Amino acid sequence: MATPKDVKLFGAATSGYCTMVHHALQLKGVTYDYVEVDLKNKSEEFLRLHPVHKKVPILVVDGKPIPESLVILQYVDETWKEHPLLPQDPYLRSKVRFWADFIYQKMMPVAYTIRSTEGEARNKAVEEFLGHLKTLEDGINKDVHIHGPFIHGEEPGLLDVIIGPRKTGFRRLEQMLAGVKLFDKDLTPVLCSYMDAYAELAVIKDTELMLSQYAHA
Ligand SMILES: N[C@@H](CCC(=O)N[C@@H](CS)C(=O)NCC(=O)O)C(=O)O
Repeated sequence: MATPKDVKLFGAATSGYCTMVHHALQLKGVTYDYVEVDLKNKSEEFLRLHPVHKKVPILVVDGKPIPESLVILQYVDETWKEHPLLPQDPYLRSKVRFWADFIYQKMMPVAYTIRSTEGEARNKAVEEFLGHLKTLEDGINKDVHIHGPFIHGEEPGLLDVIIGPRKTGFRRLEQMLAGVKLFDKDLTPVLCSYMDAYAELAVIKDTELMLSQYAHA
């Protein structure tokens, strides 16, 4: 397959789903253009690219649109071979995909419930989320982590790209939840140490810089 020539990311500066795609592209050293989408007033061009869910991120490679962040991350890994995000071993790959799916299916909806509810419903969602965090910490330590500062070891991989950037989001949620800690070194010491290692990567600052011109970011 020829190396793609024209790569465009349609995203929103406030979207954590888009952040992961920025990071994956930058870790791979891919040069891409960025198009900020106004989610309150979606353009015809954007709606033509993704008529099904009408959501960012969408990666457009040589004119071909690819929607859904997790699908995009895997497409990026299969297309640009440098800095692999998934392990070579098929069994280990299955484990990484399992925990990525756990985050998307189990954790992201609960994080949304925390943000969008109050009172008892929110307290219940926080309890559930903390339980999932512990399950995730135990699971990735047993199934994936070998040695090194990142979940994938010496270099950040798919799970790092998904979990690493959450530190900022956790801090924001904590401000809404007076007194509750989500980034908690007592509850999930190893997850916190992965996120701390990820926070040192240049992709964090480079993405922030790229998005800083969008005032609402
Ligand atoms: N499952 C999707 C979720 C993407 C998503 O929820 N994107 C939000 C921004 S964070 C969006 O585009 N919302 C616009 C809308 O729902 O109209 C993915 O992983 O890409």
